[in-house]
Amino acid sequence: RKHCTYESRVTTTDHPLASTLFELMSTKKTNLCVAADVTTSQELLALADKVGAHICLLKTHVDILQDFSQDTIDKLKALAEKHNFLLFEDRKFGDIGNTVAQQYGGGSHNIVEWAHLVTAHGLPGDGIIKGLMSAANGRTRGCVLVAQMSSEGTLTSQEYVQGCTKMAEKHTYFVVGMVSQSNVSSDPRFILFTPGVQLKKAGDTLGQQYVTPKAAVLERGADVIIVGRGITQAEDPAAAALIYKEEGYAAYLERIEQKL
Ligand code: UP6
Repeated sequence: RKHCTYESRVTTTDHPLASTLFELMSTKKTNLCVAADVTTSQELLALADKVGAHICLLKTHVDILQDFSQDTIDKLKALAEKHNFLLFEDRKFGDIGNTVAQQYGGGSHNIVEWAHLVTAHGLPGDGIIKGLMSAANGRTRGCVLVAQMSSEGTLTSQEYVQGCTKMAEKHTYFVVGMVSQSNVSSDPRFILFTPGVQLKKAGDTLGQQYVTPKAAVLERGADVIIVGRGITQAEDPAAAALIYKEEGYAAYLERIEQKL
């Protein structure tokens, strides 16, 4: 996986959304996902428009929005079309299949209707994947399993990580990859998404720990780097996104050049 180009991986995955993502990553020359952790729809849409040209994915936490509405989603979808990126709701589902099916397929956010990808914990066992799939009901949707976390004191043991990877391998038609902090799989079908990326800070006061885009890609095996405050709190988010995009992609180019 580490040394495969994104372009070559378009055809080696079992998932249409993974193919779409690899394709747009190689066309737009970006492995950057912006974590849009803002509290109003206006900020979310303004940010998406500013950074859209530089990203492959926009990661949301829509439950942070004070004014979430269908209008927000309609506009977000239009921006995703305009700039050619996918929508990634970081819901981190963590319940039994029957419950997540309801949380994903309805409720106040109707996530299945608009998010191409969602995150889920492997903790409950693979009923969570079956539950999400039942709510997806044939739509082209995918899930990313949270195998490891960036935060201090995270409880994910080696055994837990292996359990998540096995679960992903069993459900490659729905699971596109893992949220990780290391090379949790060498299978090129899986996309590894790595949060906790910043150029200026080492962490925050609430347990977040950062590495640089280069370290994420070259040392931790990230295929996609997830950057939140490094971009959202920059004076010029578009300029910051461009820097992270260039750093992340340069590290990827360096990685595929490396011989085994
Ligand atoms: N995130 C992490 N670490 C994880 C999993 N997810 O930070 O292990 C998410 C957070 C946040 C983003 O929910 O949306 O990635 C990181 O934001 P930051 O760059 O502002 O710290």
